[in-house]
Amino acid sequence: MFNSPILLDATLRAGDYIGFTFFTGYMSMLAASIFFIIERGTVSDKWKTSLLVSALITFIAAVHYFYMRGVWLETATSPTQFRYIDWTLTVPLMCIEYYLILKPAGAKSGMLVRLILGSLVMLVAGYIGEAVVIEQNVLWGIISTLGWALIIYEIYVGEAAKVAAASNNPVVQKGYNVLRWFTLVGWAIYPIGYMMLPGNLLHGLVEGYDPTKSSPVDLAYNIADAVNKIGFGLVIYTIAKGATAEEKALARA
Ligand SMILES: *C/C=C(C)/C=C/C=C(C)/C=C/C1=C(C)CCCC1(C)C
Repeated sequence: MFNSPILLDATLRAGDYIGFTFFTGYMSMLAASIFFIIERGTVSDKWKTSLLVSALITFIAAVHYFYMRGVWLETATSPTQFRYIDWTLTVPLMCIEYYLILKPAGAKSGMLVRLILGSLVMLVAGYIGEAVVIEQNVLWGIISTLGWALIIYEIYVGEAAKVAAASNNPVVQKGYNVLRWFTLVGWAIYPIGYMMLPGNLLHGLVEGYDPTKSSPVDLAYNIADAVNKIGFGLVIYTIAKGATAEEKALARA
């Protein structure tokens, strides 16, 4: 499965399950974008930006998956550069989603800055460890994890958590809780994939695969992206729909 017999003729082989997930990733991200854009018309004005950002996240990912599946088919190697370009755009957009959700409850721009700073540390360090100095991937993985920890701190203990707790909107509070589960549990799939790199903690699980070729790390990342980008967007959608229904009920009362 990890060393699928890929011949470099740009066709998808029956046993290339990682290749399959590049295709399903591409198509499902594109479908999710269309869904969010069309559904945007059914929520009240103040939620439209949130749904647009959800659509942008899955659309940016869809375009990158389009390229990544091409790189995968033609070279049978991991398209690491495209992946990190994608994340560098989509993770800050997810930070913006947090900000948009909490802004009516009084979130300040400092919260957004801290979330984006944490993301940058996380992604730049991850890229260095995965693509520049792979021998040092453990050290850079630890630095990257500190960036992620900053984000977790902000949304569980820091100001974002306090603003959410003080919000008097139960729809927002419930949705916010689900969002941070994505950031804690869903995002954990990425470092688990990263730890399969040579010399790292979980490498033993995938011993024998050629790290310059087909890589189970990509399987982990492809699954994680679908869960976190589409799932996260669906939570935003649920919050927007719930809040819109509530506003309508209030207006009628
Ligand atoms: C849509 C893309 C998302 C939500 C990407 C998230 C990426 C991460 C949470 C990556 C985290 C990493 C670590 C915490 C340590 C090892 C290196 C990374 C970059 C894989």
